[in-house]
Amino acid sequence: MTEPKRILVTSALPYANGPIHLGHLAGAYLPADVFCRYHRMLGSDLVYICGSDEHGAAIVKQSIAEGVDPQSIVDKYHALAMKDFAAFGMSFDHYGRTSSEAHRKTASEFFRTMAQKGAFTTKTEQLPYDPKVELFLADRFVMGTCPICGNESAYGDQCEKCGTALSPRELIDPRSTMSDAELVWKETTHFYLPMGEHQARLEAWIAEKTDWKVNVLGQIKSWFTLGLGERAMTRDLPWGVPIPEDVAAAAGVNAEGKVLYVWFDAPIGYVSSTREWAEQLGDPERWKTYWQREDTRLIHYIGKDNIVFHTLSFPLMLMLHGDYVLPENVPANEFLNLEGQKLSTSRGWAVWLGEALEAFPADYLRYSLLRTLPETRDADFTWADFSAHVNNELADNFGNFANRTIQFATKYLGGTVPELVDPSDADRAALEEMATFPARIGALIDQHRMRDAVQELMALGRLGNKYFNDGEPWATRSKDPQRCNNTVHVSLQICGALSVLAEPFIPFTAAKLRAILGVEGVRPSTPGGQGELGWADAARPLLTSGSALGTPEILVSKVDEAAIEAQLELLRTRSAAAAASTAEAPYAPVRDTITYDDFAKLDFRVGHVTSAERVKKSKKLIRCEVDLGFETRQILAGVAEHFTPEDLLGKRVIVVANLAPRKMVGLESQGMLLMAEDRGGALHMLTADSEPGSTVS
Ligand code: B3M
Ligand code: ZN
Repeated sequence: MTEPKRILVTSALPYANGPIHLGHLAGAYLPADVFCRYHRMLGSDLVYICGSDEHGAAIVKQSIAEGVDPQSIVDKYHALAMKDFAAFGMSFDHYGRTSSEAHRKTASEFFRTMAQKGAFTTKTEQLPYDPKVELFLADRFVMGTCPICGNESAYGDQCEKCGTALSPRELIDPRSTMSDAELVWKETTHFYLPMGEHQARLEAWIAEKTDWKVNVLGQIKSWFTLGLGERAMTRDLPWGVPIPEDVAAAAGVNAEGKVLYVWFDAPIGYVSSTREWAEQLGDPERWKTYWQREDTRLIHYIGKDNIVFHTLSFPLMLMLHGDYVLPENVPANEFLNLEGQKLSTSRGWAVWLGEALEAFPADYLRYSLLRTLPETRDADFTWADFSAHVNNELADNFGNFANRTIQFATKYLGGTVPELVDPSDADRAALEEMATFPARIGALIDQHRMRDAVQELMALGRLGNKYFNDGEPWATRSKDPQRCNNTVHVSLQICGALSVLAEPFIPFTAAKLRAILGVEGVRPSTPGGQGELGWADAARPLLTSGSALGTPEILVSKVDEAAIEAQLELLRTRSAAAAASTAEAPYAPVRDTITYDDFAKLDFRVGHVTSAERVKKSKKLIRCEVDLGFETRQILAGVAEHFTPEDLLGKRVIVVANLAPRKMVGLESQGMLLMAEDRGGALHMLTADSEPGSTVS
């Protein structure tokens, strides 16, 4: 266990344009909550900050699509997020929002200071513009034909099909996704952060982070390899933090219609949310104690798609601004899949937190998600696993041990804690083993290994169950009453330890158990409040002999198959509805007519995928070895957001075998796997039951 210190924890600010879902929780929120609750019980001076990310082109696009103003969209989802997070037991000290005046002020001041220190350059360029909606188009909102693979639905930042990183200029026939207007190119000037100029400084800083997660360091190093380049820090959008006019004027830039880039202003949302927290505390300067003292431990909890912003661009902003602490760690989690598929809100393949809480207690979801966290690689949440986690572990281990112990004491020993007299070796051994758990669990939490930490909690439950069974109090009750009393006494002490150590993981159940046992005065794991019993005190017996026990109750009721089936049915109907809604979506246009001779040039073969692995430098690519019978090819497939390597391994796929090789992220792709793409954008593998090398025509 670490010594209590001043700790500032943040969780990624969720975009306020949709409900919170299980994937959010498994990435940036639940692990952070466990860490914060544990440290509050340790007595650390900890502040846990989050809030809604309310800017960005996606929210503007949604507001146009829904015909409402952005503020009403973010108001709705900001309130929903706060409600759902509270019901899930998230223990934020403050949950702010980036459309607040306090944030606009903080972000503007931050931008001004950086500008005054010469951190930015400016660049005038021709950017894609939609004259109908009168908006410059973010790369993502330009679509066209991929110059590499011919995919007509390639985005302006990347081709989903072959994974090639693109810019709108590279697309063939680029078009707006905001309207059917002809896209035009219009001149505009923006502020840029020349990150490449500071790459050496960032590399030196990252080199010190030897304890960061491998998956995080891997991504960072690939960006260093590619070169950091420059990033635009302002955008032409009608929604966001306006560029300070004095800064624009000093740079000779027309500020009209220009806002701070969402990934510039959002991380500053951590600072503005902390300032709001201090204001509400009645100590407006207190935020500086956390952000501007270098002995603060700053930890950002995020999902892996936010790594570059939290480990490179935001730290660089803090460095160039000056006076700010830099992150001690950024323990990013990988992605959570759902029932074997990528979680997708647009395809209706998601479990919304609010709905799940209507069906199950928060602690059941917390426990099962903790057991499934994607801490080192993508993980898969299934309702079958959820049922097993709750029924076979939370109920049969944790709940059952507490219940049978308390029931026995209530039924046979007067409902009080029996005296421990002349403890046996087994009694002493059990208490000594119990004493090791606060440090064992605490060490894992401090290593951001919450999956292992919650397993250690269950190990304490198993210790209790085994000790109770071996003690056979139902048998010794008549023939050796003191021995029976000793067994129940020690078992109750283990229940007491569980009631404290379970708090960061399943706080609602832990509180119930403490109430029945009469364990009082435990230091709260939520903000505020006092308590003299801390985390480490769970190493010693907390129950006093003779003290009365409360009325026993079932702490964990098993989930039934009907409730699980109802969730699966909900998924099926919702994804079918989403598919149907895309069914109204237009079919991809038929390409220009070709001659038979053109077609005859293509050589399609059956290939056997003999190996498949993610490409570290890319979110989209999977590197495959494909046996074509007459030779083996390396092929890079841009399908990582639709399939896992395991999905591809062993399949007999269809390959374009005479496509000229090309380089992607430094690797050579010697062909292309054929996939079917439906109107919802989902990919489906094309396979053939034929020997590798078979020709396909
Ligand atoms: N709003 C969440 C995301 O990319 C993004 C995080 C901001 S944290 C400063 O899903
Ligand atoms: Zn492509």
